[in-house]
Amino acid sequence: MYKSNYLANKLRRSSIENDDGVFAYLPNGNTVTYARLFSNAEKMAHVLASQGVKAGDRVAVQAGKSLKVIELYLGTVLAGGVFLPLNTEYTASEVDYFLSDAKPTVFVCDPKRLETLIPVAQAAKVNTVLSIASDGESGTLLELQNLAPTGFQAIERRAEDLAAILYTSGTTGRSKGAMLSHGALASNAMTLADYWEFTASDRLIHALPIFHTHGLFVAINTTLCAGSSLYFMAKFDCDEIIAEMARATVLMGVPTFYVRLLEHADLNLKTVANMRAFISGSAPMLTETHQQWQQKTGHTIIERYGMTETNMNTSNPYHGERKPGTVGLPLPSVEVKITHPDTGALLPEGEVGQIEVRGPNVFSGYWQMPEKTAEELRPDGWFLTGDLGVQDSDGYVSIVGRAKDLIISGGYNVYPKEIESIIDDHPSVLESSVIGLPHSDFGEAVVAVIVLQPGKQSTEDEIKNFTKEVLAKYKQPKRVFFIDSLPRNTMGKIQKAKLREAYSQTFK
Ligand code: MCA
Ligand code: AMP
Repeated sequence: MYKSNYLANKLRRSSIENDDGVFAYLPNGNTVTYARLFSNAEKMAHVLASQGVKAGDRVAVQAGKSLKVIELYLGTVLAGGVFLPLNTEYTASEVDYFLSDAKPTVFVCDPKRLETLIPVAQAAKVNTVLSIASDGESGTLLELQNLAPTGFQAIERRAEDLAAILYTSGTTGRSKGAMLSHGALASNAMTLADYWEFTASDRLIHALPIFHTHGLFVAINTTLCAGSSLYFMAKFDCDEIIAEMARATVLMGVPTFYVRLLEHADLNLKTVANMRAFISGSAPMLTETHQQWQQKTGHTIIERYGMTETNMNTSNPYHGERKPGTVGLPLPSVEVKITHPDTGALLPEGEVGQIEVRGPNVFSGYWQMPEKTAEELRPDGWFLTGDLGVQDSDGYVSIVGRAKDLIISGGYNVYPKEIESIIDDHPSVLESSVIGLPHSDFGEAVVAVIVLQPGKQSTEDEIKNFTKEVLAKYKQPKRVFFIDSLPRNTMGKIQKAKLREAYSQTFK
């Protein structure tokens, strides 16, 4: 089945013999079988092909979470296209950048945003704009899908051909499109399905967004690879997850999920009796959260580590010791080494350095950014993660910091430079520094520290409103502070550590 299409073939292999098996359980009690999922994906592929999508063409989507978006993802792969999901929070100016940079053949958005986004798409020379409503029930793409035939002949794609581009912000402030090949996605999904022992009997609680690596590739590709099922939630909700645990077997989430679930009165040994694994990643989990989870549920959370550019690199084992505070061992076929951040020299065991990774999971480079690619991806395949870590004598990796200036808020990455450049455009602002401060719910929260132009005035609300128009909500500062001057070292570099220290009690 789909033999000529590398990724589609791997994603369909397990379910083809079990076509009536359930892919998704929906909160309204309905189910969607594998046969239905893939016949709908084939219809999507027909629509895309009829709209001119050819091998290597991008299909961008900014639409609410629904199974229709998964059908669109699979349809894009079948049609030989390159899937480009966008955070539903992105503002029109953020979307403008992605469309202008990636030049998709088709852009799909929510019908409610057509009026705003059609001009944006037109300016970026995207000819076809279609829609899917967030309930997955209406929209112009779905009207076309209903009329399309099934039985699409999958377009030939090899392991090295692109299947997706996911944008990840950069330290310079400009987002970079990580190009992910059929081979990279397929290899990671198969590795994870195997490592975490997914089978057709599993039911994964899916409460993550599906525009990022975690919710789309780690959760969905792994499920597809194993022919398992999903309980497909529109969004994260503690009550719903607790109730579903009676029927489900696995939960995947960011640390905020676990922090919030721990506050739920009904989380106990009985509620989790049917569950076999709790997996966490995207952001560091506090040892305290690990311990509380163990006490309340008897389960040790499996913490793993990945990136948009690499999918998953390491994981605590399914069998064997899971060490809280570590992100576990390199996954099968993934190599990890710790090197000196300045020289790239290999460091002895136990020393902190930059984590480098190599393997079939690693991306193919940044979309149309050969220089950026060369800076981070060595010719021999090693990728410089920008994370600082250490490996113990058993090979377990711990992430101890970041060489890159990055804030992770509730599992979403925020690069301070992007926020600083926007705040600096405010007429009253001389300069700004954006930092991440400890936050009990989101792990870290975005905070701006601002120096005003001489004689100018502003307020916290004014700055917040100014960022609202251009930045997705999770990037907007939760607090704004004004200061006479920013602390600098002798080289003139802003000492963010000093700022973090000065404001460390903000959310306590
Ligand atoms: C919501 N808000 C946030 C965040 N989420 N602010 C900062 N950071 C966030 N992550 C805002 C809301 O807009 C709202 O603002 C206020 O905070 C409270 O929102 P709340 O209703 O509590 O939030 P929620 O809707 O329940 O969302 C929280 C969430 C969500 C469920 C944790 O952020 C989430 O799904 N995060 C997962 C992100 C993810 O999938 N990351 C994986 C990236 P106001 O009150 O002003 O309206 S992939 C990755 O990192 C790699 C590859 C990896 O290793 O996985
Ligand atoms: P992104 O590129 O948005 O997918 O984010 C990747 C970054 O998230 C990594 O470079 C790490 O800094 C961070 N990350 C992912 N998983 C973990 C984890 N388990 N612990 C600490 N940081 C993590």
